[in-house]
Amino acid sequence: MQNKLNKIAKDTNIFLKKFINNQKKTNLIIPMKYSLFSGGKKIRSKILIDVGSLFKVDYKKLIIIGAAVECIHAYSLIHDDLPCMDNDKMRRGKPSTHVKFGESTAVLAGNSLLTMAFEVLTFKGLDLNERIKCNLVHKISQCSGHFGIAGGQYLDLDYENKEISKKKIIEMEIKKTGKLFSFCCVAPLIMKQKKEKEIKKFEKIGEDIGLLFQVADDLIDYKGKSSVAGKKTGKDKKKGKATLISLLGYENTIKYGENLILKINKNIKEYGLKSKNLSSTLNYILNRNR
Ligand code: GRG
Repeated sequence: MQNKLNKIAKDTNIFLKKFINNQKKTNLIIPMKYSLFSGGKKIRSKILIDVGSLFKVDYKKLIIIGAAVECIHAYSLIHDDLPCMDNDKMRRGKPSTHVKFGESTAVLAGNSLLTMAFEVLTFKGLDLNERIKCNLVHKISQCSGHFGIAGGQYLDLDYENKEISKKKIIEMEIKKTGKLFSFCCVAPLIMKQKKEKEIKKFEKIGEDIGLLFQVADDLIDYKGKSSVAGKKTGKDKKKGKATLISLLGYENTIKYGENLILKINKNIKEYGLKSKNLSSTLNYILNRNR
């Protein structure tokens, strides 16, 4: 798994470096590069490639779509770490972007990474027809805004130190984390112009994968070591975050994750042997760094 992730990370970074080097230099390039190239597992791109392999989608095109996803992901991490959000000083084992460059620069670098995702999806070198590109931009916008990441982050902050139901916690985690995974699961189907029914099915699968990822992230925060996680752990409890662990306990949350894997595997079973890569990524997600 690690070799595959390393290859995806290398290919994504090569693309993004070339893309940025072809643009005019500005003062924001350095903080943008800092947050794009300071590590990161590239797990969202792995999901894109796993789902893409079910539908024979070209690897190079998927790397470009994954690069756009990484821009939005890096933006969300910069803003997530800000003092007005989760106020985290360390990310990927390094000082957070606002600690290194100051708050206003971090906000603007984040904003520029969001718009860079749209530049990547619409750039001429991505050989897809205009309609497909427009559908990809539409979907990634929905997944990032108030229906998705931003809306989920709002709920995450709003739910601090409150008693929140399981249903609401799941809804918040799906928005905050699941929607970007959902984009990764539907992008290959959009590229292959699949029918709406199959796209909807993969939208749900993506939400479940994102929820699994968030559950695993919460488990790492609860018991993982800071040195391995690359960020401070044990924060959720201190901040009074509403997580499934706070409601179900540690062991039951692991069981919840295992049941999610069973559910996702059942939903991709019809794709036969081709779904093996995606299945092993699910196991990696739940079991990493604990
Ligand atoms: C609208 C994009 C956008 C952002 C503004 C700040 C914010 C609203 C949303 C925060 C969303 C967020 C950070 C959710 C947590 C997702 C999560 C578990 C991130 C960690 O992802 P990894 O482990 O990170 O894949 P690496 O470092 O491997 O890339």
